[in-house]
Amino acid sequence: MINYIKKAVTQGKSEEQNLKDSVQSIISNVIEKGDQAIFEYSKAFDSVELDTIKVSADSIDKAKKQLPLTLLEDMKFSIERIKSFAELQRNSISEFENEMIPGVFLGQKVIPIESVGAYVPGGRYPLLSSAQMAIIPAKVAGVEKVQVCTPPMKNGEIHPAVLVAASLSGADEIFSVGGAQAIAALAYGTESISPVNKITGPGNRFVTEAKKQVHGKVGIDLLAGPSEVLVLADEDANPKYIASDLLAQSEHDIHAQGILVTNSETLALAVQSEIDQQLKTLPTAEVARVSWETRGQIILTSTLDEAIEVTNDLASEHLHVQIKDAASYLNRLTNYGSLFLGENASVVYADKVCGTNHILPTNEAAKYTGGVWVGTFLKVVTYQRIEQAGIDVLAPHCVRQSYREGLIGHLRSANVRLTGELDAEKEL
Ligand code: HSO
Ligand code: ZN
Repeated sequence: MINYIKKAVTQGKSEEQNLKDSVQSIISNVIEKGDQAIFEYSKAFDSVELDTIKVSADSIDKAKKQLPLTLLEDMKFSIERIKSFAELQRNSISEFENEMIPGVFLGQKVIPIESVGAYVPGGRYPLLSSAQMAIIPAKVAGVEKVQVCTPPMKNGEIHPAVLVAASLSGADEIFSVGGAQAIAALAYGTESISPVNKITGPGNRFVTEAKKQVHGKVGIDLLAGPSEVLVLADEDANPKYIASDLLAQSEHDIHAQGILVTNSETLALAVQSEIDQQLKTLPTAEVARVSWETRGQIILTSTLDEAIEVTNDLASEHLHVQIKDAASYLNRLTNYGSLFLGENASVVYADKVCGTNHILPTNEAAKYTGGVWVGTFLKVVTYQRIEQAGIDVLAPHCVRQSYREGLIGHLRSANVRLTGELDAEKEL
């Protein structure tokens, strides 16, 4: 039996149609007017007047000089970590060719996508790690051209930390444009931005809706919503750690969601009061409190087995297991964007520095996909080579099947290679 010690307040979705319509009109405008539309939207939405959107090498050098040396060191550290993990993942995907039956050779090839658009959100915080997470796996995959779009700040410039992170991560070109107009430009191209094959990166509601609408014209990684964390804990867990973990994701956005699932009422109550304590001194409490109060949940189950069942059903973006012998639950947990085993494995390490990717599925999408990885930027394709011995085996099956399907053009293409004649014997 499950019991809600704290339940999320459900939110209406009345604005959805408006959002769809305005994004649609932004996309049409960008298709029609190119850069001019971008300038107009930057003025209207970001209050900045631009006459060029492409960021120059000089601006990147200037931004580098503005950053504290320690931050540059931190960036280099995390870039190295993210790159190493992406390289390991790349090496785990192999090509092969195998003779399946005599004369029939089937193979698998792994080919990088040619061009990628990486969106890096602006907004409340300069998430320099999001630039690293979108760009590095694409470059490790071998993508030739990665174009980055990110919104300018009020002064018309991109935040220096985001700019430098994008550049150090391997961005080939960087553009000062955000929102749905950036996604439209990446999908359809403008005078300054070349159209790409796939778009990656998180963003606000406008960006996510735009990605939905351009999907098909281009590929997209996934539709990332506000951050989520689910902590699965037992009576031995540390309430101070758990409260800090829930609030860390809550501070991202008022729509972010922190959930505690536990079979211990004592722990549930301790976490609840620890959250109240920590909110008193958290500088970002204005956002974190609204997120926790409206979206936060504490779910109490009768048993640990039940807690695991609820956890799998909620399919959270980040799943943090803080129960005894956490690592032994690896195979019982099946739905999550990324899994954090044991109390030491804080989600925030992976948000920035440990090397796994933080662009992950939200809104239960973890039931059908993992997050962004090197494979997001690779096409795993097949090929075949067939010798005469293979034709002798395959063709009769193909001829008969084509005949039954009424596809006589197929029948001929199969038969001519077997007998030299287009049409097959009548007694099929
Ligand atoms: N937790 C966020 C990612 C992030 N956190 C970036 C800090 N920087 C969504 O997974
Ligand atoms: Zn985070």
